[in-house]
Amino acid sequence: MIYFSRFTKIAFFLLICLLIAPTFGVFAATGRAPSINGKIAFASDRDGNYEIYIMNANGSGQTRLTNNNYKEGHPDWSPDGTKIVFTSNRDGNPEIYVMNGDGSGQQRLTNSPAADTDPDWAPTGEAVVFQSMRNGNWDIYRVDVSGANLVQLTADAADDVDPTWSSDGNWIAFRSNRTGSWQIYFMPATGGAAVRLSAGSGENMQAVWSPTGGQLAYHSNRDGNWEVYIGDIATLAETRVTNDAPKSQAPTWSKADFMGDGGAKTLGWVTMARNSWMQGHGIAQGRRPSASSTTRAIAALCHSESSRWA
Ligand SMILES: [Ca+2]
Ligand SMILES: [Ca+2]
Ligand SMILES: [Ca+2]
Repeated sequence: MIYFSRFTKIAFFLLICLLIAPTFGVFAATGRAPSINGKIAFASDRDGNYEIYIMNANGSGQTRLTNNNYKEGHPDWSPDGTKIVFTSNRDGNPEIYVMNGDGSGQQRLTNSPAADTDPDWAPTGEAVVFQSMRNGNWDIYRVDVSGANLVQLTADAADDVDPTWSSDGNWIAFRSNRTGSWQIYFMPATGGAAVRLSAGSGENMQAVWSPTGGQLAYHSNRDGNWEVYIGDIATLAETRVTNDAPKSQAPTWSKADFMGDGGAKTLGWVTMARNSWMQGHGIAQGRRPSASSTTRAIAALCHSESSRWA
């Protein structure tokens, strides 16, 4: 009962926020796995325009970290839980910034008249990866947290977006429409040839790395409606995890073994059915608890906010 009331609660909170966020037009809608300081960073326009906030996992202690008339979004905690990288257009167009976890020490990392957005922290903490329009289409870049050593990692004429650094630091996954539909790719973290992981002609979205870094989970509509898939970067084999009439989306891995079935194999996702949310997890067993009063309360709590774990 303890594991269900506590960690599951946290995992469900993130899952629900992930999928609800786009519905409410939230500026940033990506998720991170657990947690060194237990806090969630999120963007909200509750005070008139988008700002970065943090809160405890139960929704208490909500604190605004930015306060200006511009648009802040896409917060991501540093691996050690002390800093937050985020996007702001305070200097005239979207740039990447970093600040301390209490909002102090805000510094700009990028300086380009084009949009720079969607930062994702390296697991080693020394750099971030992000997407930029500076060459006329979206490409993936990395930059040190000091602002030095900017490197362009993709140069395809199509759009390359949603970069995410693997848990082991070796790879960067992203989504590209270079074949005419959105597909999941990965490449060495230092750049180089990208390998396409997702097959078929459907759309593939929102890739998240497994805790060990060897697999990616994402959702795809290739089979007629949105289902969750796992792709293995060594074999390029894909496994469909869900098979439902409703949409199954927004997968996220847990690092802790909260279902008692071997942490790294535990994956959560959200299935939308009628007007309620159901959550699934535990790939190994395929278990799927129905929505509980706890998860409904959490859904009400997270409301229109997107979030990222510390
Ligand atoms: Ca603002
Ligand atoms: Ca810029
Ligand atoms: Ca490109």
